[in-house]
Amino acid sequence: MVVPRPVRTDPSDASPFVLGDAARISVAGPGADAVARLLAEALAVGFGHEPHIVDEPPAYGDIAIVIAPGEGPHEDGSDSAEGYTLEVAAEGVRIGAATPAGAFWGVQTLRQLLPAAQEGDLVAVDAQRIHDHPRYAYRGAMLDVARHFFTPAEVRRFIDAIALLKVNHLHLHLTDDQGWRLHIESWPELSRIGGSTGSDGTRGGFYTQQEYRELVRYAADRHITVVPEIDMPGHTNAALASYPELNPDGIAPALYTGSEVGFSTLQTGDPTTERFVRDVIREVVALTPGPYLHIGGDECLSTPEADFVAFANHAAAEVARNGKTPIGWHELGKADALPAGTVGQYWDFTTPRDRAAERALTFVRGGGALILSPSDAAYLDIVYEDGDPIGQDWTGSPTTLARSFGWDPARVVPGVGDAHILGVEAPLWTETVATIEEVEDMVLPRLAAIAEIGWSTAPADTEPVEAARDLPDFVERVARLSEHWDAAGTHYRAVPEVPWP
Ligand code: TNX
Repeated sequence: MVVPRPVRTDPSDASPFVLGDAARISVAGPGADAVARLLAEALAVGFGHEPHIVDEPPAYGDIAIVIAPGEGPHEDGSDSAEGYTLEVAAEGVRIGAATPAGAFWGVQTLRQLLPAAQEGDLVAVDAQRIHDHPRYAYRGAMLDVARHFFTPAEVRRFIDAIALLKVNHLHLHLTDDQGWRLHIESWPELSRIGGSTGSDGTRGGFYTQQEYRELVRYAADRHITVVPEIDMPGHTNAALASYPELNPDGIAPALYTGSEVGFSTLQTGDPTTERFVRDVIREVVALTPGPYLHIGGDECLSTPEADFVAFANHAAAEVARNGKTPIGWHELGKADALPAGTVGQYWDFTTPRDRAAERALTFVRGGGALILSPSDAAYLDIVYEDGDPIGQDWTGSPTTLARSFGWDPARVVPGVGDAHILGVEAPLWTETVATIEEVEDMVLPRLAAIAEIGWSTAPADTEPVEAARDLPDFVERVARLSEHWDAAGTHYRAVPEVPWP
């Protein structure tokens, strides 16, 4: 009963594992200790105390974490960097992986298998063996901290929630018309002025570089890579309001707190703008241990097409020159000289409209890959049902849990299969989402569907595509997962498809 569904679970007739008061976590191999500490912290929540971590072979009833080459799921020929095996028996639990990331995902599976117990309850897990590894290397969630700002503590809470689902990339949408949320030393007014408001005139805020580094570190400890986005050349009113010299007439526009899109643009080709782009990219790269920097490029309705193309080529090249792989929303595929390997994030529908598929193919032809975020299935801000007080409805119909679960990444852009798909991402835009509780209410359970699509084995080629997925089995597992959300105080939406406990 795990989400995402493991690749293979073999039940066993042997006696169950019982987590006793004296259970310890036995560690072996580089990185096992750090993974064990996170497990101990998680166990303390329902269990009352943190088990001891010991650097010695397991005794009866212990949980062992073993990291060594050759551990993890190999029997199907795969050697996934994130795979693990999990064996449960009366003698103990054993998590084996070749990497700390694999062991960490194994720990998430174990957490879900353990009943969300109250202190003093008997905690037992049925004997079984799990072999597991992800379908895609990139499983992402995006948090838009530009429209509404979320504090570092709130972002950490978000990280905790996505880690349980084996989501391994956190895309932070750091800048938009309504706010600039990362302090840039060489352009300090961006955060001071541009960070001072948010959607609906909310208070705003920004991360100091130290706070941001700590967030990146907190995520990395949980095997989550932060993907920072500086959205350009559109979605830039907060920057334009902070620096008059970024504007053609030298006059800064007012700060913006509404929800329109497409009205702002950097002055492409201008030397001051070029210096701005260079400086911002340099500083963000310096804060980014991960391989990616997202440069946006969506909805540039106020940038003349030729200027957009030149700007996109230039900004992506600047990212590559700084040693990172650029990512752009699929419109960036209008560009004609992107660095080889530039990644495209597709956000049109599960059935592409207009020229979205063509734009997405630019990245594949350029030796890059796609992240799929079809807005009619994977967007976390689209309402679950008509009349929802929070969320948007521009995709034309609400996104039910069945809708989020009933698609496949390899069946969206014609001609693009798994070989050219980096993974999936579910973005949360926050024009209408103001608090971390509201964030969780929108994100869960929909993110569970996207996480499963990103991790679990590809379904059969059945037509129509939604028939390929076992919705009754999925919602049953989501129901079980909700006990863990309840225990952690995580909010979620009680959607009708799920047989909640
Ligand atoms: C479109 S999709 C946007 C965002 C909005 C979102 C609202 C995309 C790349 N851009 O600016 O917040 O719709 O759902």
